[in-house]
Amino acid sequence: MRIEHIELRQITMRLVAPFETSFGVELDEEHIIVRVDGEGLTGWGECVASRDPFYSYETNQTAWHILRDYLIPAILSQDLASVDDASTKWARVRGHEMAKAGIESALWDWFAKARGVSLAQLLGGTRDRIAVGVSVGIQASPAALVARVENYLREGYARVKLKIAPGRDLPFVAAVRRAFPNLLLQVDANSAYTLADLATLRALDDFDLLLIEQPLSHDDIFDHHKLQRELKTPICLDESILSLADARAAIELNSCRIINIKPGRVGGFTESKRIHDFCAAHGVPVWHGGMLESGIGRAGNVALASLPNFTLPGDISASKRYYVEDLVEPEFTVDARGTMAVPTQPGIGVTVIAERLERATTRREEFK
Ligand code: NPQ
Ligand code: MG
Repeated sequence: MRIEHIELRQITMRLVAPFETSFGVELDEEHIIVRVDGEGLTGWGECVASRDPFYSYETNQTAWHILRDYLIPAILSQDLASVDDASTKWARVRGHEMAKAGIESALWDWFAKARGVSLAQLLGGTRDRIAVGVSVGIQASPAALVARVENYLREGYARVKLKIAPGRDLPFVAAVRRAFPNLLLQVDANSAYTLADLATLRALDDFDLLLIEQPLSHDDIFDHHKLQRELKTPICLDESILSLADARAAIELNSCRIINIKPGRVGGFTESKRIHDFCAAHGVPVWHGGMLESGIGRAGNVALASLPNFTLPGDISASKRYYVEDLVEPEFTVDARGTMAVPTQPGIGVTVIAERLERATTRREEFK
């Protein structure tokens, strides 16, 4: 099978509300949508790099460069029997996991459609609904945060994650815990602390949190090992895990007890599955992270999160939590029990709304 045509589009999507993390405030999200065509079938993927190199070193500009100059030429008009066939052809490109995941996800959709199966089926999913949570940005005050959380709970979310940063942590978490004693609650620091903040991090141990996500440096595994020894709450790594090798090191060093899987961060669904399987074999639960994907990327996330070791609710929220208008139909919704349906149609199982994609597009390039 051959891909005869590929299209890249950079899109800008306005968020329903600003999203503040330890990196700063985000008003709209810019991603790259990858479309592959061949054999009369279309595959869609999303690259989750951002405008700025804050969460990861990748940006839309670096991803566009790597896609245009390396990944697309490696596979265009080549004979491909599987996704692995394609990724083997770009294996010598180091890093740039988000660029790789962008095109790899489009190929997974394309192969799933060619086989007439849903992406969830092709990936080995075992659930028809997944448990989902919501990631709540830093708010102006603890009271504002409690109000925000209350709104999300009314929408059905099964778990809440609070973004924290130095100086905007303990009183915020304490207020939410006091207001909702039984809530499944976790926090994400996005690498904003060091071991010098041990007293604060120890204090987080008193809030009965499911996990503390990425407290220390984005590229650290060793200090997280030292920190995990001091805490009863499980550490969950996000930014530090770019591959199966990183996951293995973190688990063997007891640097974390839970892993957040984002296909964009680890180079795609294939590496995500490897990490999922390794964690399952070692009794380490995983959950699916989020990168404010449009419905295109979100559909892939939902499919991956239907695998059996995704036992904790994911950062996979309803379309309307992030965007006024999603790029796909049907949009993603959350029910009163905090679950989301896994699409069953072939491939990603949702339809891209062409005019919305066109309106969101700020840059476009075709390859034949
Ligand atoms: C996380 N996601 O788990 C990421 C963080 C993230 C849903 O919490 C621009 C700037 C886009 C910062 C997307 C959630 C971002 C961003 C995701 C941070 O760490
Ligand atoms: Mg995170």
